[in-house]
Amino acid sequence: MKLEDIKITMLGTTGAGKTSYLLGMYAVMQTGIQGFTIATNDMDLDLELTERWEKLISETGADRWPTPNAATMEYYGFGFSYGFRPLMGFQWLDYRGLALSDRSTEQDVAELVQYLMESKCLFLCISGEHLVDKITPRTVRELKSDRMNQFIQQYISATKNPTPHNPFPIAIVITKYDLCHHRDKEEIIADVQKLFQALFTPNSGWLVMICPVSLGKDLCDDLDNAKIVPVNVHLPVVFAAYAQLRAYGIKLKADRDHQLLAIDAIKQANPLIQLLKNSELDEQTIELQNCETKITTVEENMKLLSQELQQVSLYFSGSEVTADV
Ligand SMILES: Nc1nc2c(ncn2[C@@H]2O[C@H](COP(=O)(O)OP(=O)(O)O)[C@@H](O)[C@H]2O)c(=O)[nH]1
Ligand SMILES: [Mg+2]
Repeated sequence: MKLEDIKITMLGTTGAGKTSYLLGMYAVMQTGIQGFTIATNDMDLDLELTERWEKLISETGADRWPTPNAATMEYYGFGFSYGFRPLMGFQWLDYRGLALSDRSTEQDVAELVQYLMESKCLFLCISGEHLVDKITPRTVRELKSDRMNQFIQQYISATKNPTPHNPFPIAIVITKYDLCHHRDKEEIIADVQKLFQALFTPNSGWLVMICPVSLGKDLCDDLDNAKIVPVNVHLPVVFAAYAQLRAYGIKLKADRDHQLLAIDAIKQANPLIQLLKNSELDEQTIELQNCETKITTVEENMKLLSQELQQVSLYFSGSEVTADV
């Protein structure tokens, strides 16, 4: 079973920690979680990401951190596998963040919008440095959360038309969580919900995960020398894969219902029609079996991934939910 490739956009201001997060995520997911791994076929990309990660974990001083992105858009292709069997491909956009600022050019925005409209999952990256205290109007300006809300409204809500039957997954990733770790987690979550209120409204079809991540809990005390020990960096991609499987599962179940109806209709028909449609019945039955097999595989994979998601806050159409199958 291989699902179609998906595009992920990571939105966040310059300096929010997007590139560092990507490096950490790649390093952790190469070893994998529950047998799920991420890899790239592009040897140059693998080398580049690995070297940058090595530098981050082995060096001390300000130079350990990735240099700010040179290009506006950097695209990365990854494969997500289970037991090294490919499950789905990810195309990842690491975006410099300028389209969120006042300095954005039309070209910047146009390129981002194009990618956004093709994306199947969105990561909103907000830095813990702006959540150190209770949010104020200033927080909104610093995080550019209103600009993110605008992008969601104009390009995701308008083109993807999310509904409870056709949900759209969004991961709100709180990067540099070490910086706001001293606060009560529930309070931070309440703040985040205030910043992105529309994503938590009833019947809206948004499947939202709020996930704190950090490259090391001691970085808040000594950014350039503290040990790098990534926390939670696998969860956003696990969520993206889970959401994709969930959507595929919903589609498969609709197919199954359709086939069951078709089979029923033939079985209910008079003997002559039944005779004529005998081969059609055989075909439908085989398809139904295939469909059932796929549903079982999807559910098995979802079960493994949902175990990882028990520790995060997940909301569907505004209500808190637990990841299930
Ligand atoms: N405290 C803390 N600082 C971080 C962490 N990750 C990144 N940083 C800091 O944030 C800076 C910007 O990160 P970067 O990944 O380049 O941000 P980007 O512009 O969004 O790609 C880095 O140079 C680090 O100084 C983290 O987990 N904790
Ligand atoms: Mg960057």
